[in-house]
Amino acid sequence: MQVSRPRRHGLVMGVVNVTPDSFSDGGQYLDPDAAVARARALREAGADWVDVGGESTRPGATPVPEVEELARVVPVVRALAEAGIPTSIDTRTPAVAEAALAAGAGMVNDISARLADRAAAAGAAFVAMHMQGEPGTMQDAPAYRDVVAEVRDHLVARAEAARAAGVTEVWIDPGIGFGKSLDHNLALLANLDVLVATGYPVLIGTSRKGMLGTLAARADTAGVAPPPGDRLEGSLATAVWAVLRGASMVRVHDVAATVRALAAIETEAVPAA
Ligand code: HH2
Repeated sequence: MQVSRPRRHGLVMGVVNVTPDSFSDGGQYLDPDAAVARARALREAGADWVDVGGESTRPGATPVPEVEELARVVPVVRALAEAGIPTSIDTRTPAVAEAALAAGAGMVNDISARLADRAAAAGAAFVAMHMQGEPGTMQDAPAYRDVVAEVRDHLVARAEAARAAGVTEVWIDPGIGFGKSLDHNLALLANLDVLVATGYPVLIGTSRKGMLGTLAARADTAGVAPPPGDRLEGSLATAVWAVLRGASMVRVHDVAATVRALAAIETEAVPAA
């Protein structure tokens, strides 16, 4: 019997930060040509979406002026759209979402979860992410009574609002590291089924994040945390975990490795006998 080529588990969103200061790739793709080349490489490596961002939202980051964010991302989004690459705009700035959609973006990835009307007007998909506070101070003292229930309730409310605004493809994302302690992040990952049960497709972004440095340091005899560029094992392990727990897409910097890791869990393609 011929075994068909395995269908890949979960979609992959590849990250391109057109910024000088992103926590793991800041400065590498600030030049538009470098950003476009990176996006093309991620697409060739198997990214289903390429997520273009012009503002770092790492803990402690200061907001970028709108005119600067526009200048960073719009030429890159336009070039990718012209090349037929499915492109998402990672922004919380209304004018940037509008300009990127006009340049051909097909998805608005919004860490503030407030821009659904812009996505609706353009017929684009929308990601509502959860964040407690603002990037500048969000890691100072994150606090919840019940992090899983509070994040779920917030996301369902934002997703329903997006549907009501006219978005047909609405994603939800718990926002790993956005106003969350390590225990909050772990509780959200451990209880991903609660988000999956809402019926909205779930996006998860753990790639290279601080929690992976902390966890790796616990396993290191000298207690040393690896820098962001050296957190591949944790990025892959958590991406696989998320997809096995029902996430429909993972947002990652290391696309080729993630695609290979997800290909390794295509167990449903193996015939029973
Ligand atoms: N994480 C980052 C940025 N955007 N969007 C979604 N939906 N989910 C995430 O987890 C998420 C996101 C932070 O990562 P990165 O873009 O690499 O860093 P920086 O904010 O420093 O540019």
